[in-house]
Amino acid sequence: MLLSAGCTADVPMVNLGIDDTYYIYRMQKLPLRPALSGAEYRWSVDGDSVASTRDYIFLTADEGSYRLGFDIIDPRTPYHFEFTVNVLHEDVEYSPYIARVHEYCPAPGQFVNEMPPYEPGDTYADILRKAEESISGTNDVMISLGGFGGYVTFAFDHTVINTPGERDFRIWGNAFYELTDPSRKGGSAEPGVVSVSFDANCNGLPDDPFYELAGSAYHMPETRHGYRMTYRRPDPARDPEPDNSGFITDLYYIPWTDSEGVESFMPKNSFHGQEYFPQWVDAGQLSFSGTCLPPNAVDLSGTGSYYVLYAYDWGYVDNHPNDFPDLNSFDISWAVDSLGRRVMLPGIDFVRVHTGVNQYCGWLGETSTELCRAQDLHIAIPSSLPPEPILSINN
Ligand SMILES: [Ca+2]
Ligand SMILES: [Ca+2]
Ligand SMILES: [Ca+2]
Repeated sequence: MLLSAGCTADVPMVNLGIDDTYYIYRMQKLPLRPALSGAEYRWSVDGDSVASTRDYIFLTADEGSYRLGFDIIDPRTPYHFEFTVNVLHEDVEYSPYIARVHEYCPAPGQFVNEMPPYEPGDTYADILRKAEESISGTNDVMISLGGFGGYVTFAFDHTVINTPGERDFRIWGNAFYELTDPSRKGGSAEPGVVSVSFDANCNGLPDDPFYELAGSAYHMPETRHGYRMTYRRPDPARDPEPDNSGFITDLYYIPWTDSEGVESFMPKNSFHGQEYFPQWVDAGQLSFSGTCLPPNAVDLSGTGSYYVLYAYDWGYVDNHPNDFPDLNSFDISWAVDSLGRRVMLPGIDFVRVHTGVNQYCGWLGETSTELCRAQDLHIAIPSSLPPEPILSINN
């Protein structure tokens, strides 16, 4: 039996370039690239039209035998071909959890260089490995994305299928509710915006377009799409300037500018004395862009002593406590392009989360998204594993 290794398999190029029979695993892509061309194309699966492009990627969650058809619709050289794809259960059971971290690029922040910990001499490859060790499988160690724009990109060991009408994956953060006003869901909500990508060029790398999952705040008038921030590395020779509260040790620590012409600073606070600028980065500045949600923090005390960060309704990471699975789960069908138009993806290979607010809350510091686990909701959890992580609550 010849098993195609899914995406990376060389498609034999004989005549049409498509075989009579394929064997693939479920949740793996089968790229079909016909060698012949014509005016129009039509692909079908078990008689139903599925695509009208020349190339087509077959992908399904369900094992079984599928009859595929390919037509070249052309007045001079019409062509019809039928072939079979047998979809098998994987040899080694898929993990429902994160398998790879492809990118870890936090913005500066009070937990950066600590979650995960930077050690002198660490390169980007080292910190990437630490981020992967933190959040893959059920390791459940929280990583921080720093201030606005900081991001992580991760993958599973298979393609997450976009099941119609269902949420497809879940992400765990460390949000919690405060208890003074049960009627409003707030506390520590540090919403992270999720984007997803289908590995359409089948190279295993996150170099294809990413599409934002439009959460409940996507269309709010105050939400800024395509917002950009640039943070500058602090000058190590400068004298820190504390404020009067005793909590801020350097008001003008990390200079930043944004795409709206604002120039300001990320202060340093007394609770986090390490460097906030990613120490494995050589560049003098770091830029991030993406959707920026409206500020969600309210200083209930009026004196800076009690901030409540209110949760958006749905569609963000680290926004509601982990006890609410639905509010931490995501539907690939929420994907939109850069103009806000719906994009229907058959599945996704990469998930990116970025800190979605540019906000500073006095002694609480800047708002930063944290996460520690993700799960494909369409893969059974091995019975040997605990269903929920055991987490300590900190920012
Ligand atoms: Ca779905
Ligand atoms: Ca790719
Ligand atoms: Ca958090």
